Amino acid sequence: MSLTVADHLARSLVARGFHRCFGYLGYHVEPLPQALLRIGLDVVIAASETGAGFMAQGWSLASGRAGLVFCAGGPGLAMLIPALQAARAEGFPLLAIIGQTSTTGLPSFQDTGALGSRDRELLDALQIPGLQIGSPQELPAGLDLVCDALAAGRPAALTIPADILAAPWSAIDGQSLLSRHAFDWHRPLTGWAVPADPLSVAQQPTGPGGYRAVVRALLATFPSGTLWFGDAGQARHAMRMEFEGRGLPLFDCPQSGPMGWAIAAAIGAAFHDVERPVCCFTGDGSAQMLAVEWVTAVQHHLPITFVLAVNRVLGGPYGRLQASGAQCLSHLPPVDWCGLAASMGLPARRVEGAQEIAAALEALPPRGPRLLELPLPARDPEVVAPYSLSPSVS
Ligand SMILES: Cc1ncc(C[n+]2csc(CCOP(=O)(O)OP(=O)(O)O)c2C)c(N)n1
Repeated sequence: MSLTVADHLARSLVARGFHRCFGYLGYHVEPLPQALLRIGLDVVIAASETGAGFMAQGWSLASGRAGLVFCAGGPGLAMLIPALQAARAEGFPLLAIIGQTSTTGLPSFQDTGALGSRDRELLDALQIPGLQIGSPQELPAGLDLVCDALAAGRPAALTIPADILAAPWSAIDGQSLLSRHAFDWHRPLTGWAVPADPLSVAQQPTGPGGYRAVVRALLATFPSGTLWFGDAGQARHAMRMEFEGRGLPLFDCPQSGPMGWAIAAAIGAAFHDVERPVCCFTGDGSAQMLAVEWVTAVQHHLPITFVLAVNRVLGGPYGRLQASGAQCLSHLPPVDWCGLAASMGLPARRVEGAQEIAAALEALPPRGPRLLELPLPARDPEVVAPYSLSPSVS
């Protein structure tokens, strides 16, 4: 079989140090994942482009290497935007390769109208550097450009038409694509060790029924070396408070905090080292957004414990809307989370409080994936959002 431009792009990505990629399928990008598989790169198909992008970030955080995600343009890129926005806000090195409508304009399916999807303009508006590839000869320069952005801790994107990806590779250009040496992406395992704060309220004693008691119980139960992920809302805030001064890395998105990020990022991180336990603490609002990715953890037998705080509200809005009488807007519908987990093959257990966590984990399969669900307060007075402690926020 003769090699295609996608094959040479895949080889070049491996030569530049990419090990694993996450993505979602769609006509315009499909030559690429086929080529990535042919060259032996690990390809993970998530449940959505958003999940794939967050997984690539989690993998990047755990491995210290740049993340790689692919998808089709138009609706595919639209679903990837949450990950690109988080990568830009947090400084995650994430390379997105986005398949485009063929240079012939055909088929026009999924190209969103007469003017096309205009994906590059969208990426420019998001301040994601990169190049719209118009011919195979532009690929080496495009790769140099995006790799420089990644090395500076920024996300970057290449948009490539489907017919260019699928075109035969001309031998004349074969070397130029591979020529640049691999980047040394590797940085030590990071995460954000939460510094000790002399004004902190975190050291005050806590009651048994809140989010912080849950975090304490988890810290007491999981071995050292566990990778910790905290999702938007009180779960993340409680983790920040309890991790303060412990020197343990906590993976979260302190700038942008997209709901559901931790679920998919924990999955991505688990791919890096399948022997290392991963624990992800999430609220039920965040789970409504991305719990569907639990199925990816099941599919790949990943060692993740998902801990789900069910308070049946969006905690922040619930607190803020109280005075206006619009609190009902923040209410969440009842969900049989253990039933949902069971439908995906995810072993699950519901406990009533932090004191039952250790025993419940004993009763679940030891390695994961597994789910622990527990009820928590709508607004926990012991949990203070980090930005609420900042003097610049009134
Ligand atoms: C995608 C997205 N939409 C909205 C927000 C704003 N937001 C931050 S936390 C939050 C509520 C999260 O609810 P839940 O996961 O149930 O946790 P809880 O606040 O109840 O602890 C909202 C709406 C966000 N961070 N991300």
